[in-house]
Amino acid sequence: MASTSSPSSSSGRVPSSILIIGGGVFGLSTAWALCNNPDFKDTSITLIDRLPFPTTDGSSIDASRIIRPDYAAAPYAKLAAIAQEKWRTDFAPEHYHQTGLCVTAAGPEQKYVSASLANVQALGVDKVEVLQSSEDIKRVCGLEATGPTGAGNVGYVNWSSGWANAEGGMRWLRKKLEALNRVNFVVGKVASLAIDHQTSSISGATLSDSTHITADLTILAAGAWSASLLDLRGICKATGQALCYMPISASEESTLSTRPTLLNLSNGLFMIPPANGLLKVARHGHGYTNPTTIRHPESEDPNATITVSLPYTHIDDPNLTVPVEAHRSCRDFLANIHPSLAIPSRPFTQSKICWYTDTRDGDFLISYHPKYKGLFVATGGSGHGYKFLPVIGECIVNCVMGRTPEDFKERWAWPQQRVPEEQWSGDGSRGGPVGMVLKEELGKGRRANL
Ligand SMILES: Cc1cc2nc3c(=O)[nH]c(=O)nc-3n(C[C@H](O)[C@H](O)[C@H](O)COP(=O)(O)OP(=O)(O)OC[C@H]3O[C@@H](n4cnc5c(N)ncnc54)[C@H](O)[C@@H]3O)c2cc1C
Ligand SMILES: *[C@@H]1O[C@H](CO)[C@@H](O)[C@H](O)[C@H]1NC(C)=O
Ligand SMILES: *[C@@H]1O[C@H](CO)[C@@H](O)[C@H](O)[C@H]1NC(C)=O
Ligand SMILES: *[C@@H]1O[C@H](CO)[C@@H](O)[C@H](O)[C@H]1NC(C)=O
Ligand SMILES: *[C@H]1O[C@H](CO)[C@@H](O)[C@H](O)[C@H]1NC(C)=O
Repeated sequence: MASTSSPSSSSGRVPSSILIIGGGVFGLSTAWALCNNPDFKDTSITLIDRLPFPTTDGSSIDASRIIRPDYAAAPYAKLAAIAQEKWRTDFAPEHYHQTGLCVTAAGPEQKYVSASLANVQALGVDKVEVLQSSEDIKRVCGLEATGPTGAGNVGYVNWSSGWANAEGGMRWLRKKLEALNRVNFVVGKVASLAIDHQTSSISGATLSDSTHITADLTILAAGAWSASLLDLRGICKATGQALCYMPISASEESTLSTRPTLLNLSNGLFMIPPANGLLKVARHGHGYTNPTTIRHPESEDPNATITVSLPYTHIDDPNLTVPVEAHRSCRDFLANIHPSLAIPSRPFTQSKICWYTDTRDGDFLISYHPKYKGLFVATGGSGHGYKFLPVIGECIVNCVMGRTPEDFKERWAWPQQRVPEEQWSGDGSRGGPVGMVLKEELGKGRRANL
């Protein structure tokens, strides 16, 4: 793979100051792991985020995230199993709900289902139930639908998977970190990395108010916004995913809250069991891009620009709702599985577009930058990073120290070449429409009320 030689670790020197850009899953758990690692006891640690915690439009803050070890790729399956054991025991267990995950598919996506199932079984088959018909799926998920939900469906339910209150888990970790009184938390927007083009090195960052933060090592963990600070064309791109929420009654909640999450890999739609009076339906899909022309983040020429997909959220437009197309998909999915919840008098009352940081194959990007000394990148969550909150920081710190876990050496390395985004193979788990541009879809109409 491309140079994984680590400017700091190769000299065996521990940085005296570290700046982490971004306080989501990747940044926050890195800060936590640094604080818990005696090698860094004399290192000053600063974590900056553009918004006060919790960042409401960050990918790590939401009602729920699925926690599952069912991966088609064995290394992630193993790491997820370790993370999940922590969720069950000592990592914010009050925010973890083990109600199972039911994965279904109706078309070519069945391949991913079978591959995941093989891995899940290889880990120990205890609580996995194979589902061979839509009747099986209805029974297991407690679907209200009486008619066919799509003939020939296959799937499985793993009763030892679950979901976590994503904001709850983040708050839990943030509180622990604040209690250590080690990390200097800064609220401010990084405008650019402090690049010295002569020496190809990064000495920290410049904020939008022109102040500088100097650091020996800068860790870029800005999620889907990372591409605004570094040229990540052909490496990472932001894709917007649609989420819709509906208030439900206490009795509906008590019926549904014990059921597994239902994820249909054929269209990417999923429903996480309701909590706190809110039901969530969303799509794990190819998503929307939001091509944006910005100043080239690495060019010495102040007039040079690049066009990259960047997040567009309710912070940019408080009136933002999901496009009509996504609203309809979420509605149809709900009508298909729980018709009584999808009647006109039961609208979605909130919606949101949440941004994945996709890589071409779904692998994270956790690596020193091949060109700039003093820069480490920890991003590329690709829509599956949340579950690793208890463990990813330790992995990142190991990579910083030049001890990338063997299984992930190739997967997390800086890619040898940039691959045009239309040629990305993806991780094989996405359903739904391909190639949508957010502003075009919004142009086709917004929901005045959801
Ligand atoms: C809709 C949706 C559903 C998902 N479902 C699941 C799931 O079921 N299971 C699962 O495991 N994972 C899931 N994921 C993926 C998971 O949530 C992400 O991989 C993870 O949260 C990414 O964390 P992050 O730290 O990279 O990004 P973020 O949480 O977005 O953090 C990046 C931070 O950087 C800050 N930042 C950006 N630019 C700047 C700047 N210029 N200056 C200062 N700060 C800046 C932002 O404010 C933000 O807080 C889902 C993601 C989405 C969007
Ligand atoms: C999953 O999606 C496919 C394709 O849209 C559909 O045929 C099938 O009925 C869906 N299954 C469930 C359980 O929703
Ligand atoms: C950038 O553009 C401005 C306005 O077009 C021009 O005046 C300036 O000379 C340009 N700078 C460089 C470095 O090309
Ligand atoms: C949001 O909607 C309100 C009320 O309709 C309107 O006054 C406002 O201009 C809108 N804001 C944006 C950013 O579009
Ligand atoms: C289901 O899969 C794996 C394999 O059984 C197992 O370790 C786990 O406890 C079960 N639940 C899951 C997958 O989390």
